[in-house]
Order: sequence, then C-alpha cells, then structure tokens
Amino acid sequence: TIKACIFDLDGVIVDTAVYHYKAWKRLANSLGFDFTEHQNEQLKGVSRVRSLQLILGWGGVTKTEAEQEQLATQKNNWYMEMVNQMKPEEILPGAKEFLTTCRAVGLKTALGSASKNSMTILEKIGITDMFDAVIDGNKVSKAKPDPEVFLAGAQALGVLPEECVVFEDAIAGVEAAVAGDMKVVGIGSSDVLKGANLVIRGLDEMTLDKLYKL
Ligand code: G16
Ligand code: MG
Repeated sequence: TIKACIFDLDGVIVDTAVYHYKAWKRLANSLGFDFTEHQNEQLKGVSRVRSLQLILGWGGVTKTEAEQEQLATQKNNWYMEMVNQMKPEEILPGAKEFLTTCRAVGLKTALGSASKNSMTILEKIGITDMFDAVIDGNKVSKAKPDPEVFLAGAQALGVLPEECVVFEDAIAGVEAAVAGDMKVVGIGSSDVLKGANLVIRGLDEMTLDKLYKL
C-alpha cells in the first residue's frame, strides 16, 4: 500500500531550472564561453559541484579546487538574487492542490531535493508546512542517481521504501527512485523519463486514482 509521496523540488514544485540556467550561463560567459539550453538539460537534478564540473568541461576550462569553490559560490549568489524575488504564484500548476489532496487522505509528504537552497525556496513560495519532512542537499552526501535522498525521506516519514511514490522530472532522479525500490511518477516526457511507472506533464494531471493504480 502507498503511504507517502516524496516530491522533487526543481521541475516538480517550482521551475527554478530557469534561474539555475541564467546563473550558470552568466558564470560561463564570465569565463569566456557559453553553453546551450540542450546542454543545460544535463544539469537538472545534478548537484552544484557536479554541475560546475560539467560546465567547465564544456568550456575546456581547468580550475583548482579553491577556484571551483569560489565559482560555485558566485553562481549561487547570482541564483539566490533571483530566488529571493520568488512569489507564491510561481508554484507549478496543480502542485499545491495535489499536496493538499494527499494530506487530506492521510498520505505523508516529503521533499527530496538535491538543492541546498530548498528551505529558502519553500519559504518564498509559502508551502513549508505542506511537508512532513524535508530532505535536501544539506542532509545527504550522495547525489541522485544514488537513492540516499529518497531513502532518508522514507525513514524520516517512518514508512518503507515500497510504500513511497516519488515525483521526479530528472533522469537521475527517476533512477534514484528506482534504485531505492520506490514507485516513480515522471514529470515531463516519456521519451526522456523511461524508467518511470507513469509519466505526466505536471502535477495538475495527477489524481489519487492514478496514484493508487501504480
Ligand atoms: C536542483 C536542480 C539542479 C541543481 C541542484 C542543486 O535539484 O535541479 O539543477 O544543481 O538542485 O541546487 P543548489 O545549487 O541550489 O544546491 P532538484 O533535486 O530539486 O531537482
Ligand atoms: Mg528536479
């Protein structure tokens, strides 16, 4: 039986991907190169450090570990300038409604995000109290596709992995849920999110009926 839903943040609850993209692009430009929106897809769900390494690789740029840390901080400062302007209207269609529906029928809810800025984002959009547990980039050491973030979510909620359904927009996230022995609803396109039990375009397409049929 399904007892809990675990939600990814970026791409599922809010579209912070566009802010990540703008900030990374600004950083790449400051280093004298650029990257495409297509390349940007590879950064979704991936940790900050790993994203920077991928981008530096695309630009053929080598940096010391200390320089990398400085660059990651610079990107995060630019990113947070945009996050700090976020409003509750930026919650993706159906997200708040589906969270409310889950809670109304007694399902537990958790956030399972790679982002170290999750709490700030939840506060900006005003939905912090809709989660029984928040597991983010500050609480885990192994990035998706490792299942650590989702397993920690199940543990915090006091449920078994097989009693959880994960909602994910990134390939790495779908893989993490599958590796954690959880059911997974992909948010996006079924061509991309192959391992998911069900793929929908957004949480506005999700219902309890679909959930219990997984
Ligand atoms: C998000 C984004 C990634 C980002 C990562 C780390 O993950 O999809 O692009 O690199 O978090 O974010 P931060 O730099 O804020 O710690 P998720 O797991 O919510 O999709
Ligand atoms: Mg995501």
